[in-house]
Amino acid sequence: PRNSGTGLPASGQPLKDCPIPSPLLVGPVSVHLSSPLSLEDIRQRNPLVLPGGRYRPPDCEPHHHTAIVVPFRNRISHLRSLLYHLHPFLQRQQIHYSIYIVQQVKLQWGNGTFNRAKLLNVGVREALKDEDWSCIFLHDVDLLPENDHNTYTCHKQFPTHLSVAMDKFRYRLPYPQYFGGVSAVTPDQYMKMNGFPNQYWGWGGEDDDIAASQSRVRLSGMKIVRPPVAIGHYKMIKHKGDKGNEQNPRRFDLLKKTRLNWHSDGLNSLTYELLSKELEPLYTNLTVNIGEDP
Ligand code: BGN
Repeated sequence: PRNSGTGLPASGQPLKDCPIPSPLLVGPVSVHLSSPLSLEDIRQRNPLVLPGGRYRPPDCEPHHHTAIVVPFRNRISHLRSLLYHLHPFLQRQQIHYSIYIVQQVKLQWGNGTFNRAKLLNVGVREALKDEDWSCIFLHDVDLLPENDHNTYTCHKQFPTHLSVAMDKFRYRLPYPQYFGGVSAVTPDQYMKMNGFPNQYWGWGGEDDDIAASQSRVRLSGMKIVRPPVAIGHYKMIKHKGDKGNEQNPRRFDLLKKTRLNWHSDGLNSLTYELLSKELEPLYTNLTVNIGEDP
């Protein structure tokens, strides 16, 4: 237990800074995708995780404060695998973190097309209401990191792309500007690029709007940094295409207009209705109405 806000443990003695690198790291881990445990079993294996999926190293003062934001809909078995792997992985890195699941609700009258980037915007805004996070991770639910030297922390100046070697793409980048899967920004970097686009309904293109050649990252004067390919290994949980997340035929046109749109579409135009925020044992569950594909 600690006295919240003072940074002091209950004993009153200030904690020593966590060592860098964390002595708990193990490097490559084998990730098995066979039937994940129940949420209750995962909770029992992670006794130090607090409601809302929050964690602080118990015996040292962490250098990093990271919110993990996961856009979500109808993928409960993926979520269990992610929580099963990610909680111990992050604890070995000795960071202060919290996991946010942002769940899109389907409105009765709508077609319920998924919007990953808008859900990310909602997650960032809601997470920053809880804490002054130094880093925000944008994390797909179906990607499991395979090496804990890939630290869930931010670069001071530039957005980071972490999932540089996914098994699906034979452990290399599918193309040089790829920014999908797992990436990270500081709140400053996020503000600088006016957040993410809200207009990409359905699969594809939203990550390119953030990071390709004529993208938010470049137009706002930044670039992308990455960990070495040997470390940025991820396993993707195999799945079929989602209903309600068909390829977006408008993505090519939208991508041509990033230069025109990025100032007016993004964080500064974000609207949504937060339907509930629940502190579940292993994650914070944000349920949101983000509207419908017009
Ligand atoms: C790209 C998609 C990305 C996706 C990657 C990897 C587009 C835009 C049209 C050029 N981009 O082709 O969104 O992350 O594939 O699957 O479709």
